[in-house]
Amino acid sequence: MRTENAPVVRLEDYRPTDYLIDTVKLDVRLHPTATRVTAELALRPNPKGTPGAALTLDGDELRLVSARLDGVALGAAAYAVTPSSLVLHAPPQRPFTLTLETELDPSANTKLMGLYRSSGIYCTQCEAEGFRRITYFLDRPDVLSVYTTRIEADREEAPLLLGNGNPVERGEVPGTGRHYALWHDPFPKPCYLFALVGGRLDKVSQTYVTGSGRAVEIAIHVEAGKGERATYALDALARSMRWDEKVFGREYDLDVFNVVAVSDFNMGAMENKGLNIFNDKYVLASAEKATDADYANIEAIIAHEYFHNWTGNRITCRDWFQLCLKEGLTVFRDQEFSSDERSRPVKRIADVRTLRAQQFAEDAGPLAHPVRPAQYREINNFYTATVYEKGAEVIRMLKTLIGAEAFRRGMDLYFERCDGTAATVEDFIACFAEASGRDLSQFFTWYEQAGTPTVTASSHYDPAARTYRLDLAQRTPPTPGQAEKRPVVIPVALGLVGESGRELPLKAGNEVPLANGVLTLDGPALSVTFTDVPERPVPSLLRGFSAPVRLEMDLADEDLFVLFRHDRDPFNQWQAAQTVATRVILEATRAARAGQAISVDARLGEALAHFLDSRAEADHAFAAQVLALPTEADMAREIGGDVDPDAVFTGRLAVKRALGAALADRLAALYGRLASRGAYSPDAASAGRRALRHAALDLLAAGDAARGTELAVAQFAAADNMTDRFGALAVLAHLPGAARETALADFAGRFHDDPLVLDKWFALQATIPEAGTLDRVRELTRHPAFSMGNPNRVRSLVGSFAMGNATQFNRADGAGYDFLADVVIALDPKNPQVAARLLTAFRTWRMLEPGRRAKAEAALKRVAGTPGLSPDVSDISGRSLA
Ligand code: 0A1
Ligand code: ZN
Repeated sequence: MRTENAPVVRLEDYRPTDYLIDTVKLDVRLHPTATRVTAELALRPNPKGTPGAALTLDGDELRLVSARLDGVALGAAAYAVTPSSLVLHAPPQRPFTLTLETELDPSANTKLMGLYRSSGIYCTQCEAEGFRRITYFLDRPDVLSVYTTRIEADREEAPLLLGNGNPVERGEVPGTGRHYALWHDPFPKPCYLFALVGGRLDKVSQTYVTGSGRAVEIAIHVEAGKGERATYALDALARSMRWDEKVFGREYDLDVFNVVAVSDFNMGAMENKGLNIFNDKYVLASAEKATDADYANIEAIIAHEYFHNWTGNRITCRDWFQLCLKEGLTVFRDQEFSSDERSRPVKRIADVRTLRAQQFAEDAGPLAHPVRPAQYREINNFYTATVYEKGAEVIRMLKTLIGAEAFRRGMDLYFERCDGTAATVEDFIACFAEASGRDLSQFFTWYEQAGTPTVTASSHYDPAARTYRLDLAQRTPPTPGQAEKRPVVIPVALGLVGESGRELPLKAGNEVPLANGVLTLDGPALSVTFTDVPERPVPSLLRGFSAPVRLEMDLADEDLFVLFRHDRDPFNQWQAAQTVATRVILEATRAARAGQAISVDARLGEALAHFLDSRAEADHAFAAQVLALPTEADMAREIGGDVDPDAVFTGRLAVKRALGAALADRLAALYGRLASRGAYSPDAASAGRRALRHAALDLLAAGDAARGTELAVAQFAAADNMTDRFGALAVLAHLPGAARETALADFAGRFHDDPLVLDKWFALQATIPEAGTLDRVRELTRHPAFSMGNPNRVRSLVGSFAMGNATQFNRADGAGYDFLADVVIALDPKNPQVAARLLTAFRTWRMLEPGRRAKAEAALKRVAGTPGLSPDVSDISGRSLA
């Protein structure tokens, strides 16, 4: 087993392999504890490698049974086996075949990397470096091979056998009770895209006909008895396929596309060629058991994995430093898909909320790294919000800067030029430079530089000259290993809004280029003077959140109210309301910290009242976003240092209560008006109505606990779908008392046999902002439905506590930190990936006030000092403390 002090891997040290593997023939004989894998590798020296070099294949927790070269058993002197490799000292300098037989134990594989068993189903996870746990291999993404896989298993145990590519043949192994299936994948691929599945599964399927008329059998396989719950995912898959044809001109390329849902999975899902494997949380949905948010996630993740077929699989990454090449681009693609299928402005707001909550938080702390990191110790720790979400923002900016048409030409060029290769971010950007005729060398800084830039803006209106000067400046704070920062290319989409709400003309008077309402800030500062401005404008900057930056501008509250009411950009309407709410909560937090009485500026309530009266009905989902106040974590980031989470909580709650009281009648009326009608449907409009209704109830309950409890209890009892039921329970969770405990018990009773639903119940209890919560969480770790071995359970209970309960995780006595440290230390030997991810809950520890900071540091040091840590946890604890 690998333990701490993994060496640093550096981008600058990349060199091609000395050998290539053209084809791989695998024969996998599945057995619960002793699976035999025979790998026949067709190797040859790489013309780009070092002639005569030894061949070092990666391996991990494998038992080598036999090794043959061109059919002849290898002598003991010809090779060496270490815990992490098989070295062939002097390979032939011509094409040759290496046949390796290994044995492994899928049942003992608690890391859920390589081949493992989940609820009796054999499945694999090879990204990033899991294939080496199946056979010895050049386990890196620039080795592309054509795979043929024979899978054999007991017919009773595993009637279904799936592999990558197309099915070729299946049959019995006479007299053994065993059968086999043969799969062939004609597309060369890196081994991280290898997959197989064996088990007893139900399926839903349909025929999908591609734009060019090819019939593809698309199927989703789930645990027995759960087929009904996979129909939404199947439909989302068909819609994703159609969308990729229409929007990116990309068709599917095999005869079958299989998705398998398993209940033990380290991440969300995996894009293995033709055989996606999913965490069942992102496949299974029914009105009774899944919320609107679950449906939206399923749609997005099904799309994401499908879109990888072109961005990730047909074109893969040269090395793991290029991870954003497939992930940032594919997130961008799934965001666009969801925007087209649902509401674009609401999707944008939701994505920016996630970006700020996850990526801005990461970028502001010790784990900050560039979208394309230059070094790593453990690649599993780089599946981050920066690589994924900021990576998507960079693509979005590229599109904004060069325009939609040049962007599409660039994408077409990329697909054409790089198909079948393992590419780099440079290869990708070159396509857009060529397609647009633009020099994108400075744009590249977005990939290389960590940290969230701050854009400051100030302005001056000259009524006599009718000119308006806007001064912009940028600076990026230092991040670990990067003290000095260069200016980045920031597209600033903007408009000028008159006091009465009209959009004012946008004419840049000086030489500053302004294209389609977008200014480009690419130096440290930029000054632009607009001419013929008929009245004092309110600037609406970063429309649609045109760049992943923090904007600092001292707009008067009254100006923000103008934007909230009138901006034609819905994102900036929402942002204006959030900015005012942030100011009000900041003031309340300051008062709470100083032990003073909290008074809440009434104008926010008045603006929201006007909004509810005039516009809430026009777009329910948007209105729900407007009513949702900035979170405690948002406020902590805003404060930036010396944070007292209790003061933030108290300040925020006071504001929420004041708004709930001020808007009570309107909220109650809205709540009544939006009551569910007819059968549940997960479509965006219906989901929006429910979201607004719950936002109304949530605020109402803050202002009047008794009334809130009464309404929530009634909604909980009457609900015919999970969104309404769980929405009511979530409101009750913040209202201490018997009603809450009764509802929690009722919920557990109703869904006692459904782990995914109980995950919601675990998560909700873990986020109750009360002193008793840590004890409750400890108690729940002993609940029969809880298991440290299942990543979903651990994330629901422990992850939600650490990442979603600011006051209780950050208890002043440090008990929250100690609890997390204990869990991480206990889990690390079993599942280092999940343990390491939990530990990232400390990523903002330096922002805390000194007392908590010291306690967090002590807990982190205790983790770091634990002997025998995995490279995963050792990397996170080390960087967090650096
Ligand atoms: N490529 C997947 C994410 C993923 C990464 C690592 C994994 O290992 C456990 C699993 C999945 C995606 O972007 O969806
Ligand atoms: Zn992905």
